[in-house]
Order: sequence, then structure tokens, then C-alpha cells
Amino acid sequence: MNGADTLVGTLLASGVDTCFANPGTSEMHFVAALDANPDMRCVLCLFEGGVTGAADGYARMSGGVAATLLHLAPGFGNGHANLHNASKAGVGIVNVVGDHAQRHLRYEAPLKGDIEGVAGSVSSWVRRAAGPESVARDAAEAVAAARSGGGRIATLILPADAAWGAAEGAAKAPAPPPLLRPDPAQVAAAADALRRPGAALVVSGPGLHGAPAEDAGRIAAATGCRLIAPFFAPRLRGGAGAPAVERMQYVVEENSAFFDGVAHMVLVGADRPVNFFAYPGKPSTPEPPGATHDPLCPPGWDVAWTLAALVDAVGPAEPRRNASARPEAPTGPITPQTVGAAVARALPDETVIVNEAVTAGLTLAPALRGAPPHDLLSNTGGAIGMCLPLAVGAAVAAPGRRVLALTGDGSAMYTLQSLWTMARERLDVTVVVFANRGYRILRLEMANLGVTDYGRNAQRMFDVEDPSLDWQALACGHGVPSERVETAEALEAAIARASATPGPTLIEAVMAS
Ligand SMILES: Cc1ncc(C[n+]2csc(CCOP(=O)(O)OP(=O)(O)O)c2C)c(N)n1
Repeated sequence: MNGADTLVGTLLASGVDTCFANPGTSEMHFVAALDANPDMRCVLCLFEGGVTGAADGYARMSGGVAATLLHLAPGFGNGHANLHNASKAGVGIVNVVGDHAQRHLRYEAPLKGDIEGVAGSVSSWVRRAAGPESVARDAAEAVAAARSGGGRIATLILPADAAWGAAEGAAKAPAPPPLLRPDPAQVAAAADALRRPGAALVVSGPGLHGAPAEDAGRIAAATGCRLIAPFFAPRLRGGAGAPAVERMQYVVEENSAFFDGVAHMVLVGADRPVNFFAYPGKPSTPEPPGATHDPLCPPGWDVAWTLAALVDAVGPAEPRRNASARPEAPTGPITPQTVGAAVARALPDETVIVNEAVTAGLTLAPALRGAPPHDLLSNTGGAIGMCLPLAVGAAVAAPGRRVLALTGDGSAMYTLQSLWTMARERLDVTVVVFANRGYRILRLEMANLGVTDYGRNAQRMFDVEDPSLDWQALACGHGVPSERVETAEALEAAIARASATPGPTLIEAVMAS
């Protein structure tokens, strides 16, 4: 038995049985150990951004910890953006990053780099295995760290000689430290405050699906407060029958209007609301001046317990629920206004939607409210290129559920190789690429920043044309069947068709504007 064997044994003994991977020479003993343990599902992703995004999608849908296998500092660096998103989502990931053997590090070998530096900026736990005999204990602590605070990023650096050296046996992750909880007196005070006019309960993280979301709905019903979720929540239970939750807005003015009348916010699993960007002359935060915040249960604390304690304090009530509503059949060009109805009408029950449609998805929320029940995964960290990888991970974690990946064409190009993983793993994913042939949001943002007149350089940074991307050819090249639609009614029909077809399908939705 070597260090790598004890690592895989420890992951499995600790309940981590899925590894999204992009290996290299320094990880070959780890690969051999994974190979010797068929209970570990290994999923090859052809770029590290695909690896880390898939781990995020897997963790969001399974509630468990995903493992990744990354190749030294450059491999980790390639996966950084989606680890940033994952850390904002508050999910548990154990990254195993290979490094050169200790004796090799005194030389300037090509792949030598600052793994601690790049990993430290996005991990809440980083450790370098000192030798083969420490690997099992290190791995066990990495899993516990990934489970701490409800989900964190832990990175274990595995030097090649720690992997290949002789070691004793596997370990098992200890229980993570208990989640922090607010004081009962603080819960009682928050419950009182929620009964007053202008009160809002702002919930995120694990508070937006499952039993905690039901509790959040009960609290709103019992107190009459508003129940608010971030615009970009990690996992939001939605559709008919789900507790009614209002979602913040993206556009600054719309977000200010949304918070109109809010005098006091109780934050559970959520940070203080903030606008996505700063703009000259516009506020950073959306609530009216003088509104107060109670950070009752910060992200990483015990959200489920806090919501249950608030229910006890405010008394029983039935949540207000979204009514079932089927939008009118959309017709004509595919625009942000018709996308919502097309998606909502074609949505199979219990779909997992991954939304990175950017401007094409801006009006999705109202249409989804009365749609069949679903889970919605959003871009929590603002780094684009999460949609296709998250769809991979969500589909691996939730077999039997259809995954609908809604992506802008610009965003899809960041991590396009994920299509190949969908095809290889036969994942039931419908990918809709909203082809508006540009970075449309950046054009809108330029105007938001007060610049309305721009020339060739800016234009060429906003258009993705000349040449146009051929989405059907790109899908075909990754082994994914595809179709192209140009009207909202054809989009609805195509999503319905793809949903009934096993394996992945890509739909190129040509946008009119
Ligand atoms: C990692 C990263 N790089 C760049 C950006 C800036 N950015 C935000 S949206 C966007 C373009 C999105 O284009 P697309 O997906 O086609 O959606 P559209 O705006 O056209 O609706 C870019 C480049 C970002 N948010 N994250």
C-alpha cells in the first residue's frame, strides 16, 4: 500500500465517492489507486474549469463533498474561477493537487509553481502532505474541512513521493465541528422584529431548498414579513408548490425599487444585500437609507437550526406557495421576453436548471414561478463559464432528473469541453445556447456606466462575430446531437423533445435581440 492508496481509501471510507479529474504525470500513482478502487466514480473533464465547476454542481445537488484531481499550480489555476463560484456557493470540495516529489522541488522544473499561493486564495483549508504516512490523516482532515461550515473548499497538495511511498492504511474523516448557532435570545429578538412593518427575512445557502425553505415560508406566513432570496442563489427550490420567495434584482434601480419600504432585515445564511457592481452616482447597497440589518445566522452557520428555531418562536403557519400557472404559448422571435414562457412551458417535472443565460435569462424568474417544480442553480460568484460544468456535476449527482443548462453563447465558450463529458457519461442534459453573437450584457453595462458612444475597439470586444460560432458544428465535434431554432415556439418544442431523449442535446436558440 502506498500514500495514494491510503488517500483513495480514506476518501471512500469518508463517503466521498466521485472524483472529477484532469490528471498529469505527478498524479499517476493517485490515478493507479483510483483505478484499483472501482467504487470511486472518476469523471474526466477536458479542462480544469470543467473539473471544478462539475464538482460544484455535484456538491450543490448531492449535498455531499466532491473530489477533484488537478495537476500542479497551472492545473489548479485553470480551475480557479469555478472554485471561486463554488466557495461563494458554500459547497464542500476536496481538491487533490499533485506536485513534484520533494527532492525535485529544489530544481526549476517546468511545472513547479506556487500551489499554496493559488490554492490559498480560494480554499479555506490547504495542506501539503509531508510524506506518505501522513496522507491518510491529511485526507481525512481535508474531508472534515470540506464539510465544515456547511461546505468549504479544502485543498490537499500531494507530492508525487508522498503518493508513491509506502504507507500503513486508510483513515476516516472525523465529524466536522458543529455549526455555530445564534443565541436563543437573539432568535427571540429577531422573531419579534420580523413581526414589525417593513421587516424582511433574507435567506440564502441551504435555507432555500428542502425543509429549511419550508420553515422560511412558515416564518413569512406567521409574521407577515417579506421573504427574500439573492438574485444568484446556490440552489433555489422553485415552481408550483414551492414556498413563495421574492428574488432580488440585477439592475441597480430595479433592486432599489425591490427593497422599497424595507426597514429591517434579518439575515439567515445570507450576507448583507449588495448590488453586483458599483456605478458612478449609484448606491452600492439596495435598501433604503436607515434600514437596519440583523446578521442573525451568517453564511456557514446552522441555517436549518436557525430557521426551525424562528418557526418555534413565531408559531405555526402554512407557507404561502407558488400557484401553478402555465404562461401563454410564446410566438415569434426568441427574445428575453419570450424565453421565460418557452422554458416554463416545456419544463419537465423536477428539472435541475443551471442558469447562465445572462441577458437572455433576465426575465426568466416570473415565468418559472408557476412552472413545474424544479431546482435552480445560479452563478453565485459572477465568474462566467460555470453553466456547462455545473450541468455535468448536477447530472452525475441527480440521475433520473433532467438537467437544463441555459447559457449565453459567450459564457458557453469558456468551458465548452464539458459537452464532451456530457456525451461520454451519457448525461441527461439539455443545453440551450442563447446565440446573440455577442457579450450583450457588456453593451448594457457600458450604457449603465454612462458611456453611450463607443467605437471599433469596444465594438470588437462586445461582438462575438466575424466569424460566427457554428454551434451545431461545435456540438457535433463534441459528440452531442443538436438542433437550431429561431422562434419561441420552436424553442419550446425543441426543449420538450430533448427532455424526452436520453443523453445530452444542444439547442442553438438564435436570438432576435
Ligand atoms: C471569468 C469572467 N470573465 C469575464 C467576465 C465578464 N463578463 C460578464 S458577462 C460576459 C459576457 C457574457 O456573454 P454571454 O454569455 O453571451 O451573455 P449575454 O451577455 O450575451 O447575454 C463577460 C465577458 C466575467 N463575469 N467572468
